[in-house]
Amino acid sequence: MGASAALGLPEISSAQGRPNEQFYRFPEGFKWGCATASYQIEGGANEGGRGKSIWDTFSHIPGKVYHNQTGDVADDDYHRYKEDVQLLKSLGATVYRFSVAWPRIFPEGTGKPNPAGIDFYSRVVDELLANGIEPFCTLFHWDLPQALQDRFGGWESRETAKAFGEYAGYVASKLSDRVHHFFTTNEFSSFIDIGYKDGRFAPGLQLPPAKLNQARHNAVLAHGLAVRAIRAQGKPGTRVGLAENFVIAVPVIEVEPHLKASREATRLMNAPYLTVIMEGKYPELYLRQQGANAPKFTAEDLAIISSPLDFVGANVYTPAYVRADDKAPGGFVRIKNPSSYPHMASPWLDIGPEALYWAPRHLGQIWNVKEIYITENGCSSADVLTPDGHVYDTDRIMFLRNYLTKLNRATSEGFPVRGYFLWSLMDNFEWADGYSLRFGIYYVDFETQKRYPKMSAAFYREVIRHNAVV
Ligand code: PNW
Repeated sequence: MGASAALGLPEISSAQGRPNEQFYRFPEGFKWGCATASYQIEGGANEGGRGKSIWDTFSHIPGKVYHNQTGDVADDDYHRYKEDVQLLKSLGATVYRFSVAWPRIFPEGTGKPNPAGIDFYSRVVDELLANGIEPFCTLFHWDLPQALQDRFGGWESRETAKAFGEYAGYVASKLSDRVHHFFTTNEFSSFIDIGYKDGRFAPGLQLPPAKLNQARHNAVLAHGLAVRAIRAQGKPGTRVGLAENFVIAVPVIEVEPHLKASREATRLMNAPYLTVIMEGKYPELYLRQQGANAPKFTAEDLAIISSPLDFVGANVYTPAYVRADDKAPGGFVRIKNPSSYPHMASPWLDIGPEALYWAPRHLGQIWNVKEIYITENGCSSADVLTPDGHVYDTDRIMFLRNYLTKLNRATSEGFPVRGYFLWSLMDNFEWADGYSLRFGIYYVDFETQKRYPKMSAAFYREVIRHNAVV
């Protein structure tokens, strides 16, 4: 008889205390990397023939960004990209998601391409490949050419959607010999709803509902036009998808009727973006709810918008808890305990690891998506650099380990997640929050541009090395 039994305790099975990596392994060949975005890291705002973007304009308007900070210099990645590729390499990353600044390629939004622009990204791609890292390219991460805002009102016009298609096709024609995965747009709700409804992001507008819905429509149309242009102008075999922070309905209790409600909620809460893209039509209830403010569109628009995708990328940060309710429209209600719900340094960044399980499950179960990437996941922490150059970001490690454990549940259940891009490689220009909120696993001293690996970088390196949660 063992000691435990003698004490009346259960025998310790051989599984107890076994290291995580024996349980929480990811599928063979799972891709691990980091994500960044052009305006947030590049700097070099006036170099290489780059035109102005709406974020240059916006960040230079006093009062729009924390302490009036701008992306003029940011991480100076425009000059330090080789060093930044080494940061990825030292993590053991096999993939990297970066974005192309449209105004570097077409300084006026349309017309004549600027050769120095594409040349910069071509060099970045070569540097990644030389270091064994596969490039994943986002075509629009919010830095709209200012010229398109001036000429057409930006996303208020279909002209911008058409221009995006042309730009996307052009980039694919130049990079698809080496880049095999393209994301059209990043996060419709961020650049449309925050930029054209709340006004907290560039261009800082507050459109009334009908105009807002039309801008949303133009944005998904732009995505569809880009999908087609990339297929037409990219090398055969070029794969295309998008990176979307769709609202992830998490059933507050994981039993019926809440499960069904969470699927309905996911479809409805994403009606103007992911749902119309995946289903080729706006949900009836959405159109009824919008009434006279509903977007105007043609059947041809819907066909373009729902052009088939090779994969879907999910940016996963927060859960949207829902409960079933027969009497509510759509059969669900979104709920939250407002004051005590825990969040990270960004006030909006509610901690909800299960979002990283439900994102792939909904994509798989609602829309039968066959290839999924987590295109962003990560968090802001109030990081402190110690005098000897360390950052002990235990809260970020807690966040990542818990989210990754839920992602592992998704892959274990067979949802087809193929890779994970941590947001972000290094601290950067966090939009309206400027440099006040740090999302990196490398700490950046913005005075010296020196990069320091945080404790979370060491954690992520071990995750990658073991292909498992550790
Ligand atoms: C994403 N929200 O934005 C973006 O893709 C990144 O550029 C950004 O740096 C990162 O997440 C961290 O913020 C979001 O309010 C902006 O729920 C706002 C929200 C979510 C994501």
